[in-house]
Amino acid sequence: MSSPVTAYLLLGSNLGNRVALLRDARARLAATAGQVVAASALYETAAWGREDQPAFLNQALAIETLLSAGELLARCLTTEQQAGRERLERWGSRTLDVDILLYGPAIIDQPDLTVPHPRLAERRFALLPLAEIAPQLVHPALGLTMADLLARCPDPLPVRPWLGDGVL
Ligand code: GSY
Repeated sequence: MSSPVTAYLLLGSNLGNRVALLRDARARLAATAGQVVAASALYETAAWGREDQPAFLNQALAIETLLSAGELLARCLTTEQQAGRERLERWGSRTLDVDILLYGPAIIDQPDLTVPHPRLAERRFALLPLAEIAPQLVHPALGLTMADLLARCPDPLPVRPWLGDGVL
């Protein structure tokens, strides 16, 4: 049997009940993809790519998985579909996005999957939650830690800890 790989995922939502969508996604991934061994705080983040849309909630997860990268991608896509995700437009609003940021030290370049995520170093909304749970993790292609990449990240869009919506 193969040994477990630690994969890092980024959850994102900017449509519907974002907190519940992220919570349900964590539970589904824990049931279908592997043990969630670390989870960042939730962050409210300005939309990147197309800025005329509602803010996202983002969260990074570390998952210990026995799945191959392709199998993990399939579980991520199923989790998105179960959250009612529709792929209407690139960079449009979505109930749930589950991106594979890293799959152990692997570098994968396939038509349907590029790992490390090709825009990780450009996106504060991904780097900040990831650096919270794995600051010393080294990017396998760039050779810098997540803390270093965050310090060098040019993305000006705000990323703030989510403090809730004030509803008790
Ligand atoms: O690629 C992930 C989906 N996404 C996000 C996101 O998760 N957070 C923020 N802040 N902007 C985004 N733009 C896209 S596309």
